[in-house]
Amino acid sequence: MKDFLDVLGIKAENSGVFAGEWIENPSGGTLVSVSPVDGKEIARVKMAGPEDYEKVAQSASKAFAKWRMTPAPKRGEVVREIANALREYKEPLGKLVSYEMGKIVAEGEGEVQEMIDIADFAVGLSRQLYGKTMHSERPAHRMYEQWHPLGTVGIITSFNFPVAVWAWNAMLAVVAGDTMVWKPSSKTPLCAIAVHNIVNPIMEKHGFGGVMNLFVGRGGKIGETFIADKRVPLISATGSFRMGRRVGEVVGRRLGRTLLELGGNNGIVVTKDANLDLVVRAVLFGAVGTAGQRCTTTRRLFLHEDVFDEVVDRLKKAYAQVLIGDALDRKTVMGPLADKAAVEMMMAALEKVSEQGGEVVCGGKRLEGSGYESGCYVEPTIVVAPHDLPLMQQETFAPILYVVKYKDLQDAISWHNSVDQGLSSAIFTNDMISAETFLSHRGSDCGIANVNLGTSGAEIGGAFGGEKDTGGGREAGSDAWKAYMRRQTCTLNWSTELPLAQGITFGD
Ligand code: UN1
Repeated sequence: MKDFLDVLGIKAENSGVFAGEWIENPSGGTLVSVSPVDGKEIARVKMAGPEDYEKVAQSASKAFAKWRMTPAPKRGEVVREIANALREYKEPLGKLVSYEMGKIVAEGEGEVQEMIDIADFAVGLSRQLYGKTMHSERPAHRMYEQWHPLGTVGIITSFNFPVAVWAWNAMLAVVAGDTMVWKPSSKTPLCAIAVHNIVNPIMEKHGFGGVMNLFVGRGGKIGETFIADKRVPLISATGSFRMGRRVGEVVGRRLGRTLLELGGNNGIVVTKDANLDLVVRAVLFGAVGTAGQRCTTTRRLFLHEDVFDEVVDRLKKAYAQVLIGDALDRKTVMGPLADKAAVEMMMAALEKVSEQGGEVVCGGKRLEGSGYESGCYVEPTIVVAPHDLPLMQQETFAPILYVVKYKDLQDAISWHNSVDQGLSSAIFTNDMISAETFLSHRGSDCGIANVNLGTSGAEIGGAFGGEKDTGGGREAGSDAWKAYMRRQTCTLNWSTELPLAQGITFGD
């Protein structure tokens, strides 16, 4: 029935280590991947032990020497083939994402589309890794900057976007001339193995088998070796604040580079003149989509008092229509959470709502019985909250939406900015002054700020990331590629004199 597993080369037992080739018997123990959709074992993965990690790191270092000599537009041609292969495997890979992680299949396929989009972007980029030229203050001197490959990029990804976020990093790293080592979430190892089964035949065909490497392993042990490894000049990590801080500390100690994309606590502000039809649709997608497990998920909604009752009412009606169940069934709107621990975390948060002065007005329960045997299903939940509800400070990775009433836009913006995270934000308004205020330096303090669209579902063309505890990194589009390269400033003297800068005369 799950024929997409065969198509993607997933066996009952798989190696979780690719070091230019699949390592047959890695020594780090066995991981069982269980689907949150039906609670069944999907397959087993053998994880990396220390000597397997060493092979992976060596494979990436060795391939770098050759890969960086390949001209960037040629590297882009390889990426074009990868984009084509991803188009071919969009449906089965989308289904695997859905089955292993729990998001609905339309979102699983959307994630693969995001991989295709960034690959297409990277193909164009491979001819546009531009440096600047400057006018030198010295006569007959030329000054310019150029961008060189950086080396091996370490990519740590989270379960919630098990394939797209790797592609954001990997496609840019490939055209930048870097090699890479990927450590996927232990909750979604099969997605990573399937991706490698798709991309590596292409890399191998061109003689570049060691450019993209992979190891599945436990963060606490082998992950520590990875982030401390000086052979990896950049660690790009997506996940929790706790994980990101650890990565920042360890990599910072060796003065390596990090690119961190950590938690969000994203809010939407709705003014009294907003188009409420758009608001309801955007909030539904933002708060219920991916069962509230995107880092861009809408977690806080600030409603002007004039529209508060109407919006809450309409949202309650919309929530009641949400079909919760089998993520692979195309009629389903919300699948399960990633595992039972996530359900426990959601329930623990909801238990505190009333003691902190909030009220659950919709949903709030776990789902049991037929179709929900995995124990990972919950109702999407709306909580009416005072603006200073302590729970709202934390990112609970679940479909809980906190709704707050406001009178004055400045209050709404300052409450909106009063959390530690700073990823995505939005305002719904038809008033130009409100929109511009929200986008101004006195407005949203997030890396992403939208008008009349929700907080989630960003396109790859923009730089993606956020401020404060979100980590400050920028991935995907715009000039995010610069993080994956090293800049060199070059000055060339084509005269027969040796003038010094700043007009200094020295020993003349
Ligand atoms: C994430 O949740 O880590 O903007 C990434 C979005 C998606 C990416 C989310 N394009 O919601």
